[in-house]
Amino acid sequence: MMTHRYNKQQIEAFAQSVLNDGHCVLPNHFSPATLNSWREAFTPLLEDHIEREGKLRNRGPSRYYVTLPFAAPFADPSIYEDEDILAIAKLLVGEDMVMCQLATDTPLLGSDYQVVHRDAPPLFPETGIETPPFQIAINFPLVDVTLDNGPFETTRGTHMMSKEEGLHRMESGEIKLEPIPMQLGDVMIRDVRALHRGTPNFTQTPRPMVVIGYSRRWLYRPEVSIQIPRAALDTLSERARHLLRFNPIVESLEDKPDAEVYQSFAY
Ligand SMILES: O=C(O)CCC(=O)C(=O)O
Repeated sequence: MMTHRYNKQQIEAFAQSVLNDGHCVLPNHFSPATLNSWREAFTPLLEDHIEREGKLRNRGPSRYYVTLPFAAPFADPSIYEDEDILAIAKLLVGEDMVMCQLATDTPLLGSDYQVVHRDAPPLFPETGIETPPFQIAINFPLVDVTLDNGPFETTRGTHMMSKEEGLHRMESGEIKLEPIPMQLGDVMIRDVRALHRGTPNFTQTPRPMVVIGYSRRWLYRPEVSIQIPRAALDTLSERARHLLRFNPIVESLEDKPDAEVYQSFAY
């Protein structure tokens, strides 16, 4: 039985931080034991990815975006149907939201500062006007994140201004990039429009960060999707089937694309 850790006021306060600042962090939210099993299962996927398409370097040097298969241990309802996260997400992207992404970002030794970017193009580029949120990312690392191993850096408030204005206010020093160190188990919820960047991992150990995307039901991001094996459908809760309803159903997870579809990432 999945339960809430936070009450209604606390859930609203987390959502309000995302609306105001662009992100919030739920400390110590997921079980480290679960995340350690994710890391073990992820390691060979990362190695395989680097071998097959590492040369593309599409996230910058020694930094990889790897989609996770919708299979154990990653197809875990205790993670993607977490009651607190779904309650916060619904306040941000609506009751009828969809889950559209299950993937990872991993800088290794040799990675660099990325250009400051957003993860989604503006809805109305002609206007420079931003709207309430339409896509959020749930981020949680599979190791502790320190200042040494490539902390995610983000800015406050830039999700509600044009990219140009956000960059201008950063240049003037009014808005600063802030590194977000995280313990294994911490979860960040962020509006993908906030200006941010990946930073270098100076250690020998990879720093995988999971990203689960929830968005408004009308948003289509052709870059991302979750391939749902037909055999898994019967095992899903009604809520999970609803969350995943616009994703492709596949006969086998072996039929995956040769390379990641999400190559161009910075908007
Ligand atoms: O993993 C990170 O620290 C950030 C990566 C990122 O922002 C990206 O590749 O779009």
